[in-house]
Amino acid sequence: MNTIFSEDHALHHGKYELIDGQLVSPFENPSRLDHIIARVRETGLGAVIEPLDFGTAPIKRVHSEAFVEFLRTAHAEWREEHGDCDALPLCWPSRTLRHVLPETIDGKLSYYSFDAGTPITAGTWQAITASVNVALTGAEQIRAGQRAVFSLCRPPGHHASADLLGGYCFFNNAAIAAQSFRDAGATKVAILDVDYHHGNGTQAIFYDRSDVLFVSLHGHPAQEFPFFLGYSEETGAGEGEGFNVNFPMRWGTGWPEYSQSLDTALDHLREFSPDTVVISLGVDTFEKDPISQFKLKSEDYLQIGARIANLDLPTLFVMEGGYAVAEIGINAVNVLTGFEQA
Ligand code: Q9C
Ligand code: ZN
Repeated sequence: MNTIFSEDHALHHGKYELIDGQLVSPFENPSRLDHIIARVRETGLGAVIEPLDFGTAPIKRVHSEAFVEFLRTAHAEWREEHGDCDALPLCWPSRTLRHVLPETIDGKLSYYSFDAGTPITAGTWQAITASVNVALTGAEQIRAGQRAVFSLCRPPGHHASADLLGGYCFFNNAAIAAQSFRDAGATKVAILDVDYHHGNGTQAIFYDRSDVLFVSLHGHPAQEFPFFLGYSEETGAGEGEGFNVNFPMRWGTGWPEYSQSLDTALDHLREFSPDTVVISLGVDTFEKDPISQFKLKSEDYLQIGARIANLDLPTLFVMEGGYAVAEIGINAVNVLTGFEQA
């Protein structure tokens, strides 16, 4: 299996994360990919290939033009006001407030975000466009006949919706890849999201559509980030009714319960019978993940890959979360070797 990878991911490197009342070094940092790419090479998974440049047109099929332009200039505007530090919002249009676009960079940052955990740094634009190109290059290789490709994206994407960043995500790499399959002629695309957190951005992007099925396994939003989306009663709207399927699970969930949900999720994919599958691959379901509360073990990821392989469909793996850095390479690549050995 080929891996698509760009060194440009390292240009996005926030200085701080405010978590549990403490200012710490960000969990979503470049060392994550150092470990994954090292494991890809060590296991001989396949070739490691640099992405092609697809420009912003495929991004704008999913994200609003205004949001894309905001991200392009956000750090330069921030730097003019505040100097060369991370751009972070601290105020949002919640409940009684109005969703009106402000003029200043601080206001715009608040308008286009939903949390304070997603800093924009000097290199963020270059890293997020490279991350999209990694996803789109993988998609192109699938269209050219590869059975499976690993798009080693960073920053991750599944929390980002059409005009909202958050949860370490800016552009929704998996959604942009899925849309690229549709635009290249695929009739039906399924996205299976196995990241620990609900893929609220991906759900929102495709919620009223029947051509892209979204199925997600994740920590229950009553307990876990992103808190305000991801319940099982969210089944789609209008044309999209029945094409959104959520499997929220409680803190402490281990392989026995997780694998049952996974099998039911895969049955939904089989019934949909897509041309192509996109996997939002997070390994923050791991027992030692520092910000998550599931109990999966390294060997379980082999099983996840094997069960996905049993769908017998062209499969694009798009990297999302996973913060247990010492084991992230083993866990992510276990999914891929489990897939290949099935
Ligand atoms: N107490 C991804 O995995 N903050 N994003 C969590 C936990 C945000 C995770 C706080 C987590 C975002 C792609
Ligand atoms: Zn996650």
